[in-house]
This record gives sequence, structure tokens and C-alpha cells, in this order.
Amino acid sequence: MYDALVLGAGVYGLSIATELTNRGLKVAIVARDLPEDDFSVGFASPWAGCNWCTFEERGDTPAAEWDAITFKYLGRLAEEHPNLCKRIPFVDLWPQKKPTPWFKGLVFNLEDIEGTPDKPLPGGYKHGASYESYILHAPNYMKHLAAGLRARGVPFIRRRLASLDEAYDLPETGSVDLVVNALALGNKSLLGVLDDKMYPAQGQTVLVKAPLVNTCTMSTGALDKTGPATMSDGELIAYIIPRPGPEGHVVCGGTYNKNNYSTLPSPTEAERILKDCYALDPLLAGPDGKSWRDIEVVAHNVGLRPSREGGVRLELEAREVGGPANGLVPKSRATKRRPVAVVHAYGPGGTGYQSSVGLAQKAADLVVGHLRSVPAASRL
Ligand code: FLA
Repeated sequence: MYDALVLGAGVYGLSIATELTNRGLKVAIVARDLPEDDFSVGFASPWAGCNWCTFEERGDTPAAEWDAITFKYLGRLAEEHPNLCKRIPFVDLWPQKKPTPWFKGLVFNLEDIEGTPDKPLPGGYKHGASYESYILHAPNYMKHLAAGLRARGVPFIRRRLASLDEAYDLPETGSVDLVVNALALGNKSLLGVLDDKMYPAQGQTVLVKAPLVNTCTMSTGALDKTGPATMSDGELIAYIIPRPGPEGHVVCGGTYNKNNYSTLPSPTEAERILKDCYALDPLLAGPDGKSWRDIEVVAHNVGLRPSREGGVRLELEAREVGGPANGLVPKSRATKRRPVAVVHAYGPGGTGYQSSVGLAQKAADLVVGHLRSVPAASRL
């Protein structure tokens, strides 16, 4: 039988399932949206930018540790799979000067940069930092993780869950006593969780073809304060994230609209994004481009970042299944009341990929720690 089920097949679910399998555990993945559904707006992972650009302002937080662990992993991934992950120049742009970032010793060649009249920074910004970090091809990276799991016999079960308790006695997997909850925004309405700290942060982007662009430019903090809602402590105004791979695609963003559930691209927003990104890097329009209108658009995309007030929920919770029916919860297949547990691992907002490997290690520690604490005889 399975040591644990991983609920959710976004980058957190896939990374946790990979880490658990690496540690020799027998797991299965249960999810409504699967890695091959890379046009599904049912989850955020296919739509991610995607890069390593931490939003942690300090280096001594759990999330900063997850980001740092993931950064080191991405270096190995880039060497083995350059079409999935690539080290390129980054330029972070800020309206006000910031102290040298905590991750100076982690990324490569970080330097503070200042805009001057004869050497202005992109977009008219006055302050920022240049360094080298990693970009990822989000949809293909998800497929890469899924292929690795399938090659090791991890089944993917497509199923939609109305409640957490259903997961412990599914017909496809039989009874299990431990699940990992990586159901992201679904936790806002998942019976048995109903986490009202979860909210969508709507992100619209424009996927363009711009093979000459090889710099990731991130501008936060609107020059004229007209930008969208605040992301972390800056205002994510415009960002340019090249994608590894032969297509020469670049993700131009973006929006960060709290509690906006719309997954419909807005043409007005798309034009704003292209104009702002063109101002940051005219190479988007190609060597002979004259304006944002010369940018070759590939697609208009929207993803709902699974954000959470207070940040990621990473904790072990003891529960019980098989009790009397609870009105709203679909009938349980549990034949008798029994103690079970769940490791909650959800809510990274726009930081899922850059925290994924570090988070997965910590979640796996909770899983293994729990399994060791439960007498083997009582484990199915
Ligand atoms: N992580 C991406 C996002 O949240 C960002 O859209 F890099 F663009 F910020």
C-alpha cells in the first residue's frame, strides 16, 4: 500500500512526490489537473513566469531557506537540462535605493546599479541590482518532473476532491493514513480545510517570441505609483522573463491583482504590459522594431497565484476519518473510525517554483517523521 498520497500536481505536489520517492517512500498523486494539462487555468503552475527571483527581504526566514536550497538545485538542473533551466543576467529595478540583497552570496556577480543621466537604467529607474540567476520553462519542467515520477512507477490519479477526508479511502488507492495537501487555492473551499487565508493573486502575462532577449528584467515599485496591487513589499509593475529552449519565447508581465478570480486576459492590460516591457527592453521588438507594436505575440495568459495571508502553510495535522457522516462531505468509504494525518504544504503565491525544492525537503521531513512515529503495525 501507499505510505502517503500527494494531493495536487502543481509544482509543490510534483516536487514533494519526487522528494518522497527519492527517500524510498511509495506514493501516488491525486489531482484534478495534471502536468500535461498545461492549458488548464485550474492551477497556476503552467502559467508561471518562471525564474528564481526571491521576494524574501531577509535571509533568515524559512522561505528564504527554501529559496536558497532551490537555487542550488537549479544550478544542477541547468547543467543537466539546459532547455528547462538556464543561468542568465538579471536586472532588478527599484524606485528607491535598497540595501544590498541578502542573496548576494547566493546568486552570481551581484552588483548594485544606479541610473545616471548619461547611463540611465531601463524604464527610467534610478536604483537596482544586476546579477545572474535562473530562468525555467515552467510547463516543460512540470512534464519533466511528472515523467521522472511515472518512470519510477508513481501513478497519477485524476480525481476532483470536495473534501480532504475522501482522500484517505479512494477506490483507486485503497485506504491510506497519510496525505500531503498541495491543493493550493483549492484549500479555500476544500471541506475539512476551508482555509480563508487563501486568495488568488491574478497574474496576466503575454508570451512573445523575442530570441534576442537574454536578460530577465524585474521592475517593482511603480515610478508613478500607478502600478497594480503590491506584491510582497514592491509593486510588481513589469517583468521580462525569457524562457529556456529553442522557441526563443519570453514571458512579459504582469499583474498581481489580489482576490481577482478572472482567468480572462484583458486586452487593455495586455497593451499596458507590452508597452511597459518594451520600455524596459526594446529588444523585445527585434533588431528592427520601432515600438511595442512590433513585438511578436504568441499568447495571452492568465494564472491565479495560490497566495496566502501570512505565507505558506507547512505543518502536520492529526485528523480522524470514518466518523459519522458530515452533511456536506461526500460519503466516506472508510469502514471504521481511525486516526490519520495530513501534511499541509500550500500557499506560495508567486514563489512556488523558486521555493519548491527546499519546501519539498521540509515537507518530506514532516512525512517521514510522522511515519516513524506511527507503530508499523497500525500502518496499512
Ligand atoms: N514569480 C513571478 C510571478 O509571481 C514573477 O509572476 F517572477 F514574475 F514575480
